Amino acid sequence: MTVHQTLKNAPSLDAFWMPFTANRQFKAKPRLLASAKGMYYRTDDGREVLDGCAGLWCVNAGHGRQEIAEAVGRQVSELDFAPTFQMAHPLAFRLAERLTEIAPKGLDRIFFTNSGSESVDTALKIAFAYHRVRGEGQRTKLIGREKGYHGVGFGGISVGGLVNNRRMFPTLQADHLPHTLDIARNAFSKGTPPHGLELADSLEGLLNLHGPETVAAVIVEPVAGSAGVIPAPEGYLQKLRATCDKYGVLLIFDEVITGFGRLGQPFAAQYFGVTPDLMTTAKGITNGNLPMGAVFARREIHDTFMTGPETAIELFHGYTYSAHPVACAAALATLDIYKKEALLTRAADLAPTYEAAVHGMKGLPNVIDIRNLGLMAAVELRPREGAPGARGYEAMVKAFESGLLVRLTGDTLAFSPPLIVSEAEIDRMFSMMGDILKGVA
Ligand code: PXG
Repeated sequence: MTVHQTLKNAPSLDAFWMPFTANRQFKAKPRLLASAKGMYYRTDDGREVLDGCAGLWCVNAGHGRQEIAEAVGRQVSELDFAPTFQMAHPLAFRLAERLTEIAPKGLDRIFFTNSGSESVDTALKIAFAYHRVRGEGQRTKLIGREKGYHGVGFGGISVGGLVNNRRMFPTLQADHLPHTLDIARNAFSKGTPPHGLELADSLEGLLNLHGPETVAAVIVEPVAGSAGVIPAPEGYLQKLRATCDKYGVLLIFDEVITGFGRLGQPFAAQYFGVTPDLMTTAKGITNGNLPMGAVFARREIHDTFMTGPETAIELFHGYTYSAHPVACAAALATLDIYKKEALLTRAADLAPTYEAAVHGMKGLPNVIDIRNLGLMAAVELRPREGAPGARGYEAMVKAFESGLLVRLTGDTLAFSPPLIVSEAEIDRMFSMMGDILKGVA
């Protein structure tokens, strides 16, 4: 009997087919979150859990923000839904305009989606269509990167580079840059790793292999998130930018995780000083409170579509819920909080404390690497002989049981707290984690 099953009126766990979860393992011993406020979740049995990963890298302003709750409530009463196909509502335009105020310079045309996966597929479709409109319809190939995660749409898994996400499914024509995780040379380096710039040279090789005139776009996460926090090496993104420019290939940054302040600038593009042609976002846009995503496009890309007859639909793409009014209201309230509390740059102030705290776990049992940038960090554990993932899973479960929520991929623990985190909470997170690791054989 689990705690959950002893609760009165507890629903059966059978019907919900859980995403990216070992369903049977979970349902045998569920972990249920019942409420949340600020930096903390509360479990169904009343325990407080420090949120070490902003939900799923999305609750950047912390939980239970009254301003967002009120904006959402008001919006449902005032205008619950309005179509944005050949019709619209004012909040859609207001939000797009507000987003351009924090966007990397030049990326000031916004296409709304409802998730990171939809943002990625939208950006890839814009890239294909852009080339086609310009008379380069032969650009039908894509380049992603090993270990990349770009959501679960068919476009996203095609450019993605995580083996398990691809192997069951047919994909589009895509090739992959080598990943930049190099524990042998970069272990325990702080911030952007010193080695790996030469890996960006493989882009030229891949383009030549396929014929550069056949490639539509290159997509990378500036810091790979799901694969376990792998920051781009020093100078790497600049090099990708230069190569894309040389061959007329679009560069897409997937900022679903790095967007909205995670690195101490509104977007990683600004942090690294490299401007992509398209940028995909989601998660933090509404503080994770409602599903929403947005693709930021360079104005010239947008304008290229605005050349045919004025009565013609320029891009045959969009979702029923593109710029959903309630999501727009949530996003506007979120942007107000980010501005008022200067949260989009707060990670820059906290980064040194965060870096020191996470690297304080160096030397603990089985810790083979620690990586960090902004308010992202990962601790990589040596896999158990013949049981990859088991040590990480045990550490994650023990953390949860002792009151700390962390993310796990394989044997890598990832940390990305809400941007409201205090220095004391940062210390608490990593001292708790350190104590747990001492007890995981
Ligand atoms: N791109 C990136 C870079 C992401 O991190 C997506 C696209 C897809 O977003 P949606 O909203 O469709 O899930 C993501 C999502 C984790 C984890 O901790 C990461 C994500 C989602 C779930 C878990 O590894 N990122």
